[in-house]
Amino acid sequence: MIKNPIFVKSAASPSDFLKADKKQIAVAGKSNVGKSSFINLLAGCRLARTSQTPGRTRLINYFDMGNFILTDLPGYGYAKASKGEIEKWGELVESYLLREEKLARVLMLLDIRHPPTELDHLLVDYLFRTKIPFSVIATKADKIAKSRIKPRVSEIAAHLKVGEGDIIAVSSHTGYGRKETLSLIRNILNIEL
Ligand SMILES: Nc1nc2c(ncn2[C@@H]2O[C@H](COP(=O)(O)OP(=O)(O)O)[C@@H](O)[C@H]2O)c(=O)[nH]1
Ligand SMILES: [Mg+2]
Repeated sequence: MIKNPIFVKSAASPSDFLKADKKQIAVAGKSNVGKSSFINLLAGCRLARTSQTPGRTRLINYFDMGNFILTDLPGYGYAKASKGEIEKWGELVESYLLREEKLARVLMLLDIRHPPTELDHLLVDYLFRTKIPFSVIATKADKIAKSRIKPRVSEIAAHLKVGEGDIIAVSSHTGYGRKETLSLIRNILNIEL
């Protein structure tokens, strides 16, 4: 159980990064993949703002989940983003990933229906190269038939060259995969939730 989750703050630049003792789990993925909905799923309440309009979150948002911090990284791949915005995104996310000493794991979100995009691959390659531990979350599992979930997870695993066991399929709408995700977080942080 996650007790009393709260929004802590947003950061627009490294000087705003959260200084706290708790470990952090960061949620990354393209704009509209379901990051905010996923955070709300874990929190069990409407904590993060979800939007119909992609590309609205340009900030890093921190949520205190009691025993750890869930960090919502700004989404990428928003078609209407300008070159300047993309550069700013890169700088902000890269400084976070490289500097945050409390970062315990990146949860890389992908839409279960689609193969990873070029930008998804770039991020995964970056995480491999910099040896930042990550797990993959395949979102919107309610959008495909239950029988298609396993095969899709295998396909995504093959695309990203990760093990099938490193991917959890979730649905923020039905709660599918919530338990498994919480148990992953428990294992990562070695804590009770
Ligand atoms: N069917 C379905 N829709 C979802 C799910 N998660 C998110 N969405 C929808 O996808 C859109 C983007 O979600 P949001 O959480 O704001 O994505 P973000 O931009 O990555 O934070 C919203 O319209 C959500 O309602 C899911 O598990 N199932
Ligand atoms: Mg969001």
